[in-house]
Amino acid sequence: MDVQVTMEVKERIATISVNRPEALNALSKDIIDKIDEMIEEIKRNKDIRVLIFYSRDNFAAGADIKVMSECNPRQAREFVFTETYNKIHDLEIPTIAAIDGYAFGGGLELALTCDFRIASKDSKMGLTELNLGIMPGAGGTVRLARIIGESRAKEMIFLSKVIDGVEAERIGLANAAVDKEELYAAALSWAERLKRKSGVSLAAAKKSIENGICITDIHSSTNTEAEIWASLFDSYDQKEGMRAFIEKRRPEFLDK
Ligand code: CO8
Repeated sequence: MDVQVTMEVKERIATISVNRPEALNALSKDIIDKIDEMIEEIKRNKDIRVLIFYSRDNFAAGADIKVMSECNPRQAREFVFTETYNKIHDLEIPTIAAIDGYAFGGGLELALTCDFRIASKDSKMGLTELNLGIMPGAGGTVRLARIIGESRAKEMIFLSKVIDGVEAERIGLANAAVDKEELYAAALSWAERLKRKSGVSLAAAKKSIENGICITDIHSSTNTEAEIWASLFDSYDQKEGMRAFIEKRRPEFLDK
């Protein structure tokens, strides 16, 4: 059994954890392939409503430098994690990266695929690849700029700048910075709140926000938003949600 990465599902919340403490949870291709299988399982299991990435002590100190060091371009292309990271990005359910310790390189890039990042205050984050003579290669150059803006992304990437959780929250890289001991509980509390929403409307909002970011023409993205919005009026949850408001009670969503 592979114990370097595990997935636990509890009360409709899945938690994926890397367990490779001897390498500060550096991500090997085997670990990423296993995570890929878990993502496929999550896509099949409609009961899972939120995904958390949380690994004890260190989120991940990057992709495995020891394996990459001798790669030629073809081998590096095979090693790259992009396909799996895009699958995580595309998940319909909300995703949270709970970041403790180091989140460097491919580790931070994994966190960037998530909808939310919650960091412990003294965690350390950086896209430090330029220190190794490479650049971020698993979505970092694209996603970091989307999340914190072009100029700050360039500052972090060009200078291999490492920031802590407090600074990450200040610049919008993290949604919250909490004490280390409270990290997983804080992520769970976010997941609980997300879980109570309609899965249908949440997935629609996620899709529409993505569309708005990707399509620069505001007319096109707002029109697509309107189409997605209108399509929700075919759902049970829209009827229930509005009825509940009118009847002054909590909605009982059925995800359909
Ligand atoms: N890969 C492999 N092993 C690692 C990694 C890593 N990324 N990080 C740490 N380790 C290992 C160390 O080699 C060491 O093992 P050993 O005892 O066998 O030598 C062990 O973990 C403990 O590490 P340190 O002794 O260095 O611990 P320190 O507390 O002194 O330092 C640091 C911690 C600062 C995190 C330090 O380990 C470090 O700088 N690590 C590298 C961080 C880094 O540069 N990450 C980016 C890697 S490049 C990358 O991720 C490319 C992504 C782009 C494409 C992604 C898809 C392929």
